[in-house]
Formats: sequence, structure tokens, C-alpha cells
Amino acid sequence: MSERRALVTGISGQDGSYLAELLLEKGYRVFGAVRRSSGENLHRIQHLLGDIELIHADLLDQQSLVTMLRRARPHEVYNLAAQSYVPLSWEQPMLTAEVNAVGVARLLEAIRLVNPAIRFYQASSSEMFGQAREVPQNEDTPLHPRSPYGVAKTYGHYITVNYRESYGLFACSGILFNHESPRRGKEFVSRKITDGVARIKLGLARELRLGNLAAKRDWGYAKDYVRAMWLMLQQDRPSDYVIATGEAHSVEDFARLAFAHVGLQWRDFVRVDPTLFRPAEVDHLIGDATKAGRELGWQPTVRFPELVALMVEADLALVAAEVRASRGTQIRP
Ligand code: NAP
Ligand code: G4F
Repeated sequence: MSERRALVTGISGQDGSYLAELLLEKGYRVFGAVRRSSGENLHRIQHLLGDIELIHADLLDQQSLVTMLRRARPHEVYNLAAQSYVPLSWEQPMLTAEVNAVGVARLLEAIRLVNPAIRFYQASSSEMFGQAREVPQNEDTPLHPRSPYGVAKTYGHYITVNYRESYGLFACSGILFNHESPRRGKEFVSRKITDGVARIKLGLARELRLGNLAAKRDWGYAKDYVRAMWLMLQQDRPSDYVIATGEAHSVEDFARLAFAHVGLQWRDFVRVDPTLFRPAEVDHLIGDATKAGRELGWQPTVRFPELVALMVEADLALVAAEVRASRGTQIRP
């Protein structure tokens, strides 16, 4: 069979790293777009560097996207790059729009000009449902985003649909609900909690400051979710899919389970910090992935308690290794 080539933007992020692993397992030649940084930022894909090919490109720079496509000549493009942290989108709404909204149009336009046969995946978000009009949310639920991030992602979603309808591109939008892993950034609440639990358990911290404990999310496992991205691009026809577990839990539930996993009571350590509340909150997200189950054969394999446990275990191991490394440093002459 002839070589299959895939290009992943955002390959240095949580999802990019798992998707790159999946594509390599499936025999793809994998290209990753990275933006230039003054420091090393490839820790999540360090183990893959001999197997993937990195190209410098930025969603803010149209020409870099055209050059990237000409070099990689991909059959499939997965656009995972984004300013993905919701609170920052109130501090930098213009940057968030440039990357998460206009950046998608730049990439679609580059695909249309370089090779319109490329299959395209857009990383859309349940944050677009925002103040959700129905429970659970599916592909037909009206959108009411509540953050500059959600608004920008809504543009990214509709420009993807529009390029499919206008130019016949094979363009899919995956409306993914929150998905987590040991590779999640520590600013997101799941990893902030599991890292905090590990530090408290190992005596490195005494408390964990959190914002809104009542917010509910439909949390799944990132490895399951990147499989759904790949499945979308293997279908006969492009479409949009909600990817979710169909279960919602509160931030408080997450903290309770994570502390309980190491034999501690969350109430003894969690402090609510009002400065961490958002100008507008998304109170309750829960997804209905029936269409993905029916058309893609996709199902989540990891449920909430297992997800919390695997993240706590991973952070305990990481923090313990940090402690050992710092003791080693101290006794060196
Ligand atoms: P992440 O870990 O924050 O990764 C984001 C990636 O985007 C990083 O590789 C980052 O590069 C890159 N990036 C940021 N700005 C860029 C730019 N201007 N040009 C090129 N690359 C840029 O995010 P994630 O959790 O893997 O999420 C992947 C995608 O899915 C994002 O689009 C996110 O918005 C969306 N999404 C995520 C979830 C979730 O629960 N994880 C749910 C729904 C949708 P650096 O390493 O250089 O910063
Ligand atoms: O973990 P979060 O920051 O994720 P959020 O805002 O739901 O966004 C994530 O999921 C989206 C999909 O719906 C993605 F599109 C997006 O890129 C990102 O991956 O916050 C989850 C909830 C919020 O309601 C927040 O108010 O947790 C609440 N929370 C409570 N205390 C906190 C904290 N969030 C953070 N980050 N830090 C806290 O201390």
C-alpha cells in the first residue's frame, strides 16, 4: 500500500502527542507543526522525535501554513493547535480569536489552494455549547458560548462546516467534551487537582486552591478521544460529531475522588479562592455521543473513577521522582 502521510498542528500538546502515537501505530508518516519557542517545549513528544518530522509553522502566519503543506504533502491534516486555556481568553481575546478562529480559516484556505483533496479535522469544543440550551448536548444543540475561547471556537467550527459546504472539502469538526490524561497541562482543573493531591500526599504542599467547585463537566480520557478524530477522517463522507462519555461530575466530585484515592479527605485541604472564578461560567456540560457510536463505532473505554485514579497515580510517580532528583542534587558535592 502507498505511504499515508498525516500532519498534526498542536503536536506538542496533550492531544497532539497521543494522536501522533496512534498515527505511527497505524503506519502513517507523521509530520508535526511546531511554533518556534525560546525554550524547549517538546516534553510530551520527546519519545517520538526519532519517528516524526517537525516543521515550523504558526496559525498566525498564512505563508508558513502553505509552506508546511507543500513540504509534508499530507493526505490528512488534524488541526489541534489553539490557545486552549479558557481563562486566558478573557485576558487575550484578540490573540485567542486570531489563533482559534482566523487561524482555522487560514489553514482551510491553505488546504484549498495547495491540495483540496486533503482530509481535514478541526478540534472544536463543548465550550461552544456554553450556557447549554438542552441536556445532554448533541450535534444539533444550539450554541451559546460563554467565553472568548468559546466564541472563537464557534467561528472555527462554522468555517469548517462552511468550507465543506462551499468547496466540497472533506472537513470534519469534532465537538469534543473535556478529556484529560497525565499529559494534561497543570493549569486545567483535573491535572491541577491530581498534581496538588500528589504534592500534599508527599508532604510538598499543604493546601490546594480552586475556584468554582460546583461546575460540572463530562470528563473522558484523551487517548480515547484521539481515536475518534482518526475515525472521523476514515469515513466515506465528512460530518461533525460530538465525542463525550455521557456522564457529568462536579469539580468537587473530582477532588473528592482524587484525595480519597490517597486516603485523604478533600475538605481538609481544598480552599476556595474567589479570584479563580470566571467572568461567565459554563455550569454544566454533558454530551450525547450517540451519532459517533452509530457511525464511527466509537465508545469511551475509560470512565470517571478510573480516569481520576490513573491521573493521581501518574502524578504520585512524577512528584516522587522530582523529590528523589532534588535529594540527589542536594547530596552532590
Ligand atoms: P494543548 O495541550 O493546550 O495544546 C495546544 C497546542 O496548540 C500546543 O501544541 C501549542 O503549541 C499549539 N499552539 C498554540 N498556539 C499556536 C499557534 N499560534 N500556532 C501553532 N500552534 C499553536 O491542548 P489540547 O488539550 O491538546 O487540545 C487540543 C485541541 O483540542 C485544542 O484546539 C483545544 O482547544 C481543543 N479541545 C480540547 C479539549 C480538551 O478537553 N483537551 C476539548 C475540546 C477541544 P505550544 O506547545 O508551542 O504552546
Ligand atoms: O479544566 P478547566 O480549565 O477546563 P474548561 O474550562 O472546561 O476547558 C477545557 O475543556 C474545553 C472543552 O469543554 C476545551 F475546549 C478547553 O480547551 C479546555 O480543554 O475548567 C473546568 C471547570 C470550569 O468550570 C472551572 O471554572 O473547572 C472549574 N475550576 C474550578 N477551579 C477550575 C478551577 N478550573 C481551573 N482551570 N482551575 C481551577 O482552579
